[in-house]
Amino acid sequence: MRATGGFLVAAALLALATTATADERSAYYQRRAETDVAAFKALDVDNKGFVTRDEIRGDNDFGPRFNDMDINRDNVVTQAELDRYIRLTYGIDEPGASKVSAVARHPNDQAMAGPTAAPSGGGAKP
Ligand SMILES: [Ca+2]
Repeated sequence: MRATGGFLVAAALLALATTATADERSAYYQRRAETDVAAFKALDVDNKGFVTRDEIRGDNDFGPRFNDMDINRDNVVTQAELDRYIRLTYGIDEPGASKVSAVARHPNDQAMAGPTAAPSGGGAKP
């Protein structure tokens, strides 16, 4: 009887802990997504709606993940690429949707919606 009660208490605590962990992870991902969106805006110093490799130089948070975001390897991270990264990394479709939707889309974002296999020629690669 006592052991059963202990088991039930342990199971209840485990359920609570699991729920709390899921909530904490969800909140953490939301914060990370918002931080990435804020960093994107801050790093886009010329306010063109995209971040270049030159702009992330010296940034120790966004910088190391630039290659993960720049999926078409044109040395530019567009809003669409950031959105994709956030969706795949944090499972968040629209981080701070109202803020993000106000951002003007880069012309390359439309190009990305088209054929993705189009070769860029690789002329910009160092
Ligand atoms: Ca790109």
